[in-house]
Amino acid sequence: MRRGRRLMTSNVLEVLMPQPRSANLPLLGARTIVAVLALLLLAAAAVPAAPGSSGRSVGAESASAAADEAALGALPAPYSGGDYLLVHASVGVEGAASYLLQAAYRGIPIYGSYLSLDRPAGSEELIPRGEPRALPEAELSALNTTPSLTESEAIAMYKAELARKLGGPIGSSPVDGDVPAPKASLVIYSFGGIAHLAYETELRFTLPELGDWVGWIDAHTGLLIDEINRISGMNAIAAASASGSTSGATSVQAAAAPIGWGKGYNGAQQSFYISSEKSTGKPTIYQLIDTTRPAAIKTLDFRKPSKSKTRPEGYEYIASTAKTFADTAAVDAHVNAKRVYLFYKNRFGRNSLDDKNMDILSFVHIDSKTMRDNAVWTGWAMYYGEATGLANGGANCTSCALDLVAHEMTHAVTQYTVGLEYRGQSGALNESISDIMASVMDSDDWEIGEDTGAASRSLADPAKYGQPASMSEYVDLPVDEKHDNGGVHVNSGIPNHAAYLTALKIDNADFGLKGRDTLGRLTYVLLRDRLLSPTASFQDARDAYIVAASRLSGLTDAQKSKLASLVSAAWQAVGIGNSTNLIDN
Ligand SMILES: [Ca+2]
Ligand SMILES: [Ca+2]
Ligand SMILES: [Zn+2]
Repeated sequence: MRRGRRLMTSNVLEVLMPQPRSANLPLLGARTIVAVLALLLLAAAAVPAAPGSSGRSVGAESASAAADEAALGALPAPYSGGDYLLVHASVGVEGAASYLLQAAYRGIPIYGSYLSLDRPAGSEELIPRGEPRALPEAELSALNTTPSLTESEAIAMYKAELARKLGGPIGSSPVDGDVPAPKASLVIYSFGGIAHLAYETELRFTLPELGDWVGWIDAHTGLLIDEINRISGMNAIAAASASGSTSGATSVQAAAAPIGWGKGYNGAQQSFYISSEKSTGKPTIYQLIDTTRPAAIKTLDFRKPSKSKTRPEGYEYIASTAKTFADTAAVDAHVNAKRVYLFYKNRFGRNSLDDKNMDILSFVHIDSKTMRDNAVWTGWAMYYGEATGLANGGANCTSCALDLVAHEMTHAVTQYTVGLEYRGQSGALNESISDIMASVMDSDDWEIGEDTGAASRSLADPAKYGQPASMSEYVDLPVDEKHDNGGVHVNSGIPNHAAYLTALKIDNADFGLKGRDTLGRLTYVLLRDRLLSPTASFQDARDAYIVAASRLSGLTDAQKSKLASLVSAAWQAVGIGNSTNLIDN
């Protein structure tokens, strides 16, 4: 966040921002209270009380999509005027609501400039949270907001730029039916003190290597202003924001859903749904395609590209002439994808990674330099590299550890919800949310990756793997690829430890909630209700977790307020919760 600058368009808005930022959310400064009161009058006049929860009713934390839509456009001035765009509205139990707004200039969103508004259950108050990044009037007034380039010209320019950098044309091979199309949209992007009209351009591709990039192309000059590589994966240094596409209908049907068998890397016998395919004159083959649920789970062989119409993803499925499968990496990928799907479905009522029943694709056996010993969510699918073994400095397996698969696939859930930008503190939060959900799923420890033979992180003891556990140990790294996009896998230790302490404190307080389970529920509400902006800081995350504590269903008011105080104490223990510990993101 930048400080000491004037918000560009509205004096009213600047007054509404807590100044200085309040250490404790409900205890706003006197100046803010006056402003909030003024706002409440507007809110009372303009915002109808939201209906109680309705619509989707699967799972305890489901929100109402219908209510979300009803809330659109219902915000009072100044939030409904041209100075803000509504990014997301969620309305839940008892009318508790959250709105995520993005500041705009002449209708064009300002990158990284967000404001959240929360309305507590049974109330008509709108409480602002966060402070939009303010751009100086002088920077904006010089801006020509009519682009000289089209979206497709920006996409072509960014493709050319990345082709130079990666050493080959950007594309997909041979069919890659599921790689999302490029897209570009206008934003105001301030870089080095200069506001640019820019196309935020997203490119996802498989050639010359797996890629998921976002770049900001100046909409007048066509020059690349800034960019982020959003893929990292398990072995070194995952993905963020925006939507991808789901695959087309499968041409292979489950014939009475046969059950297959096979061992994973760690030797346990697994059973799973498969599909059968019968072509004339050939024996029946069985494939790792599970179509027993609305979202199909398919496991594909990256070594076997196919142009067949029956292979819409462009690759053969993992196949066997019997119902037993000997490919341990494929069995692990298939089974762990199902486990993650069922976790989100059964615990939270989420319909696959995008909540729209997208198919879950896992590509196994990738033997390229960047993918060996790696597992990544690329923005549209899971990709697993060949394992070269611990003895050779690699990993024993890449799909065998539930927590690592859960970590990668939670990057997808984050992508489809809060879309945390994969750099700096928001990137470290993206990493942390993946580690937290991985630890809720793989619930017998607080380490990440132990089933591969070499754990890589610990939420209980981040220092064990060289991570900071507190803001006093924050590692300030340059935000570039050489430095892990600003240490997203380094500083994630801080929110990770706050999450661990949250669970520990809940268990120790003995007030009818289970620590790890409640941590998962809080984190899911934070994602589902989009209580974080894409460029959120650690402080924003702490504030959002406190709001999430008031949103859990089935808790008494006393439990909710106890929970909020424990969350606050957990973040305070890692140095987050008073303004003196804020580090600029
Ligand atoms: Ca474990
Ligand atoms: Ca684990
Ligand atoms: Zn990750």
